[in-house]
Amino acid sequence: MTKTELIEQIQIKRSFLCVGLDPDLKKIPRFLLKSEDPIFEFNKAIIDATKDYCVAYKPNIAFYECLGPSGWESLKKTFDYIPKNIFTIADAKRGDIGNTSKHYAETFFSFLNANSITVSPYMGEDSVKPFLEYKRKWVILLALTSNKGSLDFQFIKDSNNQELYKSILEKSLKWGTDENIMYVVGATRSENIAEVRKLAPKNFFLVPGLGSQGGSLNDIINYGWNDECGLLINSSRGIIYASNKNDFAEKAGLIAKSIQNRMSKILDEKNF
Ligand code: OMP
Repeated sequence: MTKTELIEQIQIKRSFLCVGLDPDLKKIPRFLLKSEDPIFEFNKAIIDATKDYCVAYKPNIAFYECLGPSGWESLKKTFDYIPKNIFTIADAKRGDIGNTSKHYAETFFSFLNANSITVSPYMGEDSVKPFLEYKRKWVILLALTSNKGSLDFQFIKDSNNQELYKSILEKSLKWGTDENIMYVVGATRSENIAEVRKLAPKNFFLVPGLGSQGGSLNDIINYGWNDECGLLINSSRGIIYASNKNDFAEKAGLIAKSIQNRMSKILDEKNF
């Protein structure tokens, strides 16, 4: 999917919501455990209930890989089931020496046919390049993460008094364009989103941390909005576990709808 196509979907659906598909056998409704593929049945119901309110889905690979071969089967079925007008993010946080990254890229872009993958920038340019060689596909580089541990390294200052996350941004912006690189910027670091926006004025940001981790929609907009919207805001647990009873999909749909409602008002206010 191209940037123009993604923006078109945001304008049509009046939403920039990304629904995180992080299914956990211990949390999904018990009645689903009787089905042949509980993870896929859960995702299918969540997708059916939320697809009109979001422009992206982000399955986090950890929740599938931990189940072995059957988890990969559920993951593949989930990617195949997501409507083609919805942007897909394989949240895999990969990145390795070039020859290995090439194989990661093949897995996520060819086998799963994901539109994008989250990548760790730690190993540098040659670890990211193989992902950027695919047309109409995206790399979503970790810039500033939402967790407490982000303070361990991401804010370390170099000899020019610049934080590591800023150096990562400055350097990696040259590896691709705003048509194939997005950045992960955690919702919990709202005041720093503005810093990232200054350095990357045109790139889309994937912003996780809304809902369960306490991020605020208004803050994200205030600090991260650009004139193309430039934001995909993710919520996983806050939507998919709105209920663990028979009405789980309906409740997930209601939460997604209420976030979409707020986003639609913001898009109207911004004349977007
Ligand atoms: P919830 O907290 O349940 O909404 O889930 C957040 C999702 O975003 C999980 O899949 C996380 O692994 C992911 N995530 C973060 O929470 N923080 C980050 O800094 C980066 C990610 C990510 O790359 O998506």
